[in-house]
Amino acid sequence: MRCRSCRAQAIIDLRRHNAAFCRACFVRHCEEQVRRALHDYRMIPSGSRVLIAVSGGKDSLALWHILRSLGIDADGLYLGLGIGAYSGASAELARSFATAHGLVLHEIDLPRDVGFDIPEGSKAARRAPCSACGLSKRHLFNHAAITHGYDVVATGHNLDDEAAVLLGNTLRWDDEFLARQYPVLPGTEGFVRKVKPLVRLGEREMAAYCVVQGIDYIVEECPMAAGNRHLTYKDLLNQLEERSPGAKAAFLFNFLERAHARFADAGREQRDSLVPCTGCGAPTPGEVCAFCRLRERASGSSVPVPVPVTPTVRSSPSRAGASRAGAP
Ligand code: Q46
Ligand code: ZN
Repeated sequence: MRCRSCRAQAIIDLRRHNAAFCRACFVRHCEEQVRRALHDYRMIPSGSRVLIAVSGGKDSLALWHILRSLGIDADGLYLGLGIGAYSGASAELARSFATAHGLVLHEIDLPRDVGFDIPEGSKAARRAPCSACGLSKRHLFNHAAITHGYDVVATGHNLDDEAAVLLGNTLRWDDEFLARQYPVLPGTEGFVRKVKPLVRLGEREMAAYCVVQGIDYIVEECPMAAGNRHLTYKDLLNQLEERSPGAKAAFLFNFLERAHARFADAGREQRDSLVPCTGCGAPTPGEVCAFCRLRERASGSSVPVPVPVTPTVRSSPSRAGASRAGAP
């Protein structure tokens, strides 16, 4: 198997691209896919302060690494979910990566700073763990970015994640979710801009990127993942991809290019109806936002406390918190 670009010995075969790559050309391929996503969707305006949602997994660490290679400075935020040894190990990997590369990593610890953890809190609130977890992540990353002056939150959602979410949204024909399913969501009142620069890269490519770049990431599956519907959708799409390479990318990108705009009205209507939450001030369709309701049930406290964001790893006092993106 020879590299498509330089004919050296290939290390990975990407059936979707009908191509194999050697180590150096594969790294360039990953960087090029991210560069294209940043450019095509105008993800990061020049001069933006970027915050990466870092989980200690392959996607977020690879994203941080690739953005640096492309000359884009970004700080990280790790959210401790209180999921036993899994959270402890993920936090260590996120911290080690930040230390090794001289990067700024902020931390919020859900049990310490917000008063509940995902396993117990989701039970108390009678929500599925992944639903409580996703809601907490969305709320706290947005809150931290706004509080600390970041312009953009970048997440490590990859092509497989996005295709699985799209499958779920189309099975339910959920207008509002389909309207929000896009690699860039512009910032609006109370919401920071959100981008997904890995949208053109699959799960296998991200794992391979980490291996070839020597990035240590948490390999174990989250113990709360059992029963997560997205894993079923991923599985189904993988079976389809096996028989028809490129099916996953075609499904997602044809939606983004040809169908997404049809759902724009549903997204606008939903945004226009939002009012500030009486607990925390975040935009919400009701009186109290879903996160404040979750926190009240999960922690038993109805008093909203300001959530601290702790910078745990700093490259240098002068650079920390001051990184700004150049033009991609
Ligand atoms: S961390 Fe959270 Fe995932 Fe664990 S509880 Fe579910 S959503 S599976 S990405
Ligand atoms: Zn609220």
